[in-house]
Amino acid sequence: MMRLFALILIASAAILFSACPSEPASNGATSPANTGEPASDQPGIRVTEQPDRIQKMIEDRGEQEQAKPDLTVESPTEGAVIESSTVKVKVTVGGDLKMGKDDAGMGNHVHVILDNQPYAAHYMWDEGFELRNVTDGEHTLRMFPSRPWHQSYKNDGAFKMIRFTVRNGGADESKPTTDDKGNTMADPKAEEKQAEGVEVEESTAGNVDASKPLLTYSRPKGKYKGEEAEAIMVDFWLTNAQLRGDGGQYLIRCTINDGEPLVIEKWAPVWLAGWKNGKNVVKMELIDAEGNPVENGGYNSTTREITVTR
Ligand SMILES: [Cu+2]
Repeated sequence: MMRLFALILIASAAILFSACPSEPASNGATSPANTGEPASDQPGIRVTEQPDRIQKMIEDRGEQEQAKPDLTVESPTEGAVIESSTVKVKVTVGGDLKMGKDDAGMGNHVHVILDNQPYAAHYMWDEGFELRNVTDGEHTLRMFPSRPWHQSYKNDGAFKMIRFTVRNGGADESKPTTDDKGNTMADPKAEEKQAEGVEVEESTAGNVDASKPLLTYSRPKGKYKGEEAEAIMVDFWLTNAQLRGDGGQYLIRCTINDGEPLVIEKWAPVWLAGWKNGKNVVKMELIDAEGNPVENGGYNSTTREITVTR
């Protein structure tokens, strides 16, 4: 507890004395590593600037950067009971956000999260898509639009969570849940990772209360190579919770490879450098002012593994 308070104090001091308060590189996040006192067990991870190539993309995007996307979920409806392992998802994106890939394969897209699994990215949105081999039981779907570099839009209306139940769907529980684009939405083989010390949530809905503070893990995810591995973005969605640096009472605690926790005080992406080659474990938690985890169906504490290749 004392250690966390110490970190928060360091974070506050860093904000007060920050010489470069420009968004989004400075977001109130700090770590012992960037205060001149590297933690002995985690010398590498430190907060860094948003890479220049991202700033260039922001400048090139023009008004798309200022879009206020608004998601409307047509299917599944809230509380739907679906007697099939195939679930049709139909959502419209309003608010002048242009969806889909450009010639370089980049573009705005929606992060789609089944239960508390890693997201699948959807670029071609109008036609909708199917979730396949969804297991019996209660599930949640969370969706929010993201920029080409996977930074989420954080305006009101951009995030939607839907609860639905599959009954007698006949899914093969030994096989992954996928979508019709080939993305894995949930994978029972995640247990193998669990054996390696990575906690993976079972893919049914937690006992989530949509009216309570909810943290949705988004990034980092998957594999990072070359220049993408130099600075890696931590990004998340917050519902019903304001962080302390934004005038609220909550904080995000991000722990990488069991190192000294990084406390995030503002809802904005954080870029981190100093990742080790190979597997890195990222734990992201919503905590209160005393440093206690804020419980909501198990979703407010998520641990993910990413692979870094330099
Ligand atoms: Cu993305």
